Amino acid sequence: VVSALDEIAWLFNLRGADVSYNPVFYAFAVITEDTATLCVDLDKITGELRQEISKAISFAPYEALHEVLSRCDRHRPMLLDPATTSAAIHQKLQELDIPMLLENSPLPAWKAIKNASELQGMREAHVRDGVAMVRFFAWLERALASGRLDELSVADKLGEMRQQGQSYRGPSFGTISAYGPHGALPHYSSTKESNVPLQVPGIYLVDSGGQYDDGTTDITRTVALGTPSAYQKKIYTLVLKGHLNLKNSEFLAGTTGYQLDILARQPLWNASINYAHGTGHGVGAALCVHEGPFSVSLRKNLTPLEEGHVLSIEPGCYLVGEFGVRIENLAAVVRKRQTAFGDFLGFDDLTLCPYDRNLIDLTLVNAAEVAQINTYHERVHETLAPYLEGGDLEFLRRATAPLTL
Ligand SMILES: [Mn+2]
Repeated sequence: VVSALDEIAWLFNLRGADVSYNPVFYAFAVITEDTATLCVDLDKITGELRQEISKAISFAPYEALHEVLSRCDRHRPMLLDPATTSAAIHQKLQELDIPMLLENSPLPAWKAIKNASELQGMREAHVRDGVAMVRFFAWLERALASGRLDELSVADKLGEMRQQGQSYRGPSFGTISAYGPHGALPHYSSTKESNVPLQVPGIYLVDSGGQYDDGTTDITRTVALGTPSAYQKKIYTLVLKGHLNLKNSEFLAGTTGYQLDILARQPLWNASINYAHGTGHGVGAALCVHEGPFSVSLRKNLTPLEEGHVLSIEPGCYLVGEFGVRIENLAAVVRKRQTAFGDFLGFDDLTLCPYDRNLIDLTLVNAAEVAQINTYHERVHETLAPYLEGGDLEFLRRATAPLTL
């Protein structure tokens, strides 16, 4: 019996709109060796779709779960994941005398490995998302002069920019639009009461994402409004170094995010700075923006990273009362090379959006890091330029111009 809505959506390759930010639908699924029954509000399944998939699966009303269970074979144990299954289902199976296996669902691990079309969709969604981000930052630069921007109005504008892209369904989570000291609160959510104007000079952090028919995005950028201080540049550069260090690492197959986490923290730890959140989480393909079963974190998680995983790489630094910096890209785990020592994996960027060149302290980066930034920016420019024009294209050209030491 499957209760987790993202597992059901993935297993049946269906999406819905019953839950904000997550393209899932209320349902239960009962899978046996030769049947698959989806308990769902039948009004939500259009005739055409129902015809197509009812060749392979059966439908039952959402309320009919207990009925479906009562038709199950009493000699075959039913797998339940205690983390996602309600006590009511457990009780019902007990009543029906159906034996149970209480174990982790195998679905999250399967779902986490994206197939070729899921990866393709994620890449395409990220091109449109990158176009929206660049148009947003180009607009922000121009609009700052008006002096009338605030956290909420700017977040709305970013939503508008995404809306102009194809197949956009809405945000993948509540936008974190944080100016100055608000950026030091990693999970800040701007409200009418907390909303503040964006002023020059200052640091602005925006963590946001979109749900598209073909993919899910999650990106954080931190930018300087006006000229940043040397201290702000130093902090940003340390975070960027951690971000690049993990993103460009190669690792032996079988390595976990728990082991790799230190790569993103090391430049910060060397400066006696830490961030009190994970470095990365799994992201669904046109599904939930947070998913497992792996993570990149100081918290013990022994699930290795595998080819086809999609995850975020998002170190940060939060200075209470001052400002916050976080830099987040989504990346796919890819196979880099096979050697006599084993297979080596690495990351390939999905997110396409410039880092803030104005916040990079060139005395703190080495030639390899400059090359990594330039290579990434070249790719961002090459991919997004065909979709931009006028001032937006000019902004992209400036934002991705090569850095030299
Ligand atoms: Mn994230």
